[in-house]
Amino acid sequence: MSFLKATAVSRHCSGALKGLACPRNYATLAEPAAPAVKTQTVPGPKSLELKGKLSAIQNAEPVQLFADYEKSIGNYLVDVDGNALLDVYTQISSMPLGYNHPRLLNVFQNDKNLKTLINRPALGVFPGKEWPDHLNAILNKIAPKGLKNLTTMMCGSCSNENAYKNIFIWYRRNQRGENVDFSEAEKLSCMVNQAPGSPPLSILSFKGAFHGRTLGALATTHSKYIHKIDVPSFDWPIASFPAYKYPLAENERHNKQEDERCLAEVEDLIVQYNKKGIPVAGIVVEPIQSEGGDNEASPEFFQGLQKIGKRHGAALLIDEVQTGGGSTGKIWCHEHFNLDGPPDVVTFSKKMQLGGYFHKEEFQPAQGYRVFNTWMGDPSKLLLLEEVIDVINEENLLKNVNAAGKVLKDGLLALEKEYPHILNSTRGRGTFLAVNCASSKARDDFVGRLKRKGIQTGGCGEVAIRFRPALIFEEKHAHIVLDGFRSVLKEL
Ligand code: PSZ
Repeated sequence: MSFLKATAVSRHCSGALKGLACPRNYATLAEPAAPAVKTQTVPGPKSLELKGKLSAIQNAEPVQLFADYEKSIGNYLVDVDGNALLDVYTQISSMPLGYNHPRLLNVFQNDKNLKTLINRPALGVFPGKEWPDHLNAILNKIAPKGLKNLTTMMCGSCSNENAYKNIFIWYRRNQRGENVDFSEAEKLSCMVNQAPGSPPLSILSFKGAFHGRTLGALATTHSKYIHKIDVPSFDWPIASFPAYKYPLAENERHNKQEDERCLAEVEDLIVQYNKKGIPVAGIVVEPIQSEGGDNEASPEFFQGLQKIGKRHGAALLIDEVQTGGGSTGKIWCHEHFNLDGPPDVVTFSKKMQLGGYFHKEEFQPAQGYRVFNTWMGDPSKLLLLEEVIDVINEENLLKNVNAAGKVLKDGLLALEKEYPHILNSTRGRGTFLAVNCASSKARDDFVGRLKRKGIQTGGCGEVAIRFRPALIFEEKHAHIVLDGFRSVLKEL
């Protein structure tokens, strides 16, 4: 596989021909023209053998196949059996530029960046000399408008987990008063998990939400029991999330009532929990509930939520771990919502290469060492992120996402009209799309059939098939996906 050739094209495009009609996604030049499934079943025999080997060491039940990451390229995931799958799931929505993008391969070809990769610092105490400049570059390029502070972390769960801590610290400082020191009683009681040092505060979340699996984040996750069972949790309020009917244009009244019903529930719960001595310090919400089934809500719903938060002194945390990074057609999905000022905190991970959150200045603790761990992120991942952002801009990938997403969405809408007993409720933004099947069983069967045709999708919620391609997924790939759908629909 010649990356040299691909890289040469990339320089050409992002240099002299920038913005002109040249192959937008040079990484796709080396891609197979179409998916190719060589084995009778996916996973094939080599994947199954490796699964046996892994199972002797750990529970490998969720493993779908073993990939060959040397051979995977662009939008195609190549497995150990030589199957080339068009990947519209991309490692649970976490590959911004597909596999082996030449610009990312290039990042560690120079000595300076290689040294950043191997000398991984404890960022909270010994950051490298470039660190403030790197953070500033990220803030300048992609911070949600109005948020000037940035904390890096490792993953989505620990981003939410630590963001919740920032919110509790902010809430208590507001109660205690600026510059008031901790009392002796607080210092002693927190050591044994008792009030007043460990106060009974809460984060309001939504039914169907997913915010991660660490203990605090898990208390706000409600998409599947298997994530939660046997693990102690908090008594924190959980509100209904709007359940829309589709098509949206034909169900405006119902959907508006859904918004109102859910917002009223949020406010009731906040009042109730404040009264019962577990005040709501923050609200956490996904712009599109992803694991829970790609449940979307209107800009008006999010505007209403922000108002309620402000009214009750609860911070608004928008969890962009899955929606962030461009696949909704904007870098941050909440940019679609026309909010009255920025949310208080925005968490990210996945496509951003490392976890973290942007936040308002007032959410920064006055004392050091309160939100902290050994690594607090990884400078080498930030190098990748900077490169990803440059490629998104140079290659106009958000425009690509909107164009490819439109082809895919229109195609799905046409298919659901033709096969309403099999598919319904096509929804989403950009390429961040989903369609429902008639039942869980029918969905799982559909996803399996697509895979045997070389198309890797994923399920979410009870009945949805979700699309999470990389930002280099083009219109031609959308047509391949739609052809796969049509072919499965003919089989059924
Ligand atoms: O099964 C799992 O643990 C999965 S499957 C998909 C995810 C996790 N998504 C992660 C995620 C997310 O989608 C949102 C909206 N918020 C937080 C998280 C947690 O991120 P990680 O997995 O990096 O801890």
